[in-house]
Amino acid sequence: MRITTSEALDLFKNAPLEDLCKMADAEKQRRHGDKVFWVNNRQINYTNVCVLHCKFCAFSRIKKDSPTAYDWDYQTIRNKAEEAIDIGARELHIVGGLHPDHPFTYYIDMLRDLRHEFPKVNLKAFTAVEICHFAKISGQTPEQIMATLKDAGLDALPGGGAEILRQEVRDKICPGKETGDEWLAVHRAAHKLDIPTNATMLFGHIESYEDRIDHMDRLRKLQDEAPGFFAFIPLVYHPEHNALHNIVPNMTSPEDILRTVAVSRLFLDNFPHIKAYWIQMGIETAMKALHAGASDLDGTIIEEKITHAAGAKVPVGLTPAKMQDLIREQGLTPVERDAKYETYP
Ligand code: V47
Ligand code: SF4
Repeated sequence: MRITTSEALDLFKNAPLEDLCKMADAEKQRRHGDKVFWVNNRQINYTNVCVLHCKFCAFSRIKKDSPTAYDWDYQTIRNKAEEAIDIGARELHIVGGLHPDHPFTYYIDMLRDLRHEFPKVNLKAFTAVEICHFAKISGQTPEQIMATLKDAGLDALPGGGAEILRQEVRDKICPGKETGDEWLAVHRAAHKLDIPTNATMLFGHIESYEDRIDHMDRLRKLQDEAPGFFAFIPLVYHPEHNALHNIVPNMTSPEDILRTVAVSRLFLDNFPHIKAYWIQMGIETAMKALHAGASDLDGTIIEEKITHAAGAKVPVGLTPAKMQDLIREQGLTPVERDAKYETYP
């Protein structure tokens, strides 16, 4: 039977960690046995110039002439894609800042170019925040934007930009960003267009357990109404070089990360996967998360800028062999997948 929001809250606050992880692991085992899914992928963060200034973000630059601002051209993006595809990448995870100058056609052509050069690779591109930005600059609806991008080669939407959906928290950590309802509306529309998506939750900053459960509840309701989420990804707030540092100077504990993974596995009963995003959890905690409800380790990544700008200490990438070894060392079975969860022997 489905657990309620108050039961989930009680688990968060009161369940002994070991019992909670065991319960969530049993649920993960029931769904996936000892399988852990991973993807040979590359992240491409095409620009760090952004019109927004989310307080937790250490990646973005407001001024495009800042010495650390960048904005890659198509050739650079293509070269990065090629490097990854040459070593077997099945997914390109493409997200960036909201650049003030590029018209919507810039993004359509970016995908068209990649699709033309690399017909087989999955293009998991643009968060709901970027989709809302493209809608704003082009005068189109998010539905029209996504239909056009799908036609240009888009396979799936990543789950970024959700942060904490409750508006009171959003107003404090990312004022001016699309609302929680707008984020949900983009994902609802994507699912209706048969574009699968993921959902994230940025936690470990100023939010309460109630905010986290409210966030998961909204995701669970949307997945009931318009299914299309593959994975839920708890994102661990990193505190360096951002405007929230003075208020939240430390990262949350491994115990809090594991509790969040476990509660999400138990509460989000209509989500196929919970992802242990090793870049943010750190490898040690990500390995523990594989025994606390997580069934996916995300990917090889190769290049990561958003979390590393905010102080991540893990490497920026892992080889496919290393990813599989890590999973096997946990007594689990690695299963290679692509962005659409097609699996490969
Ligand atoms: O949207 C920004 C977050 C997200 C910080 O869909 C931060 O498969 C922690 O969404 N500390 C991008 N997080 C990452 C993301 C993602 C990652 C892996 C897989 C998928 C997927 C999606 O990172 C942003 C924002 O929410 N972020 N700054 C920070 N200081
Ligand atoms: Fe821009 Fe995304 Fe950073 Fe917010 S999190 S400032 S939208 S790049």
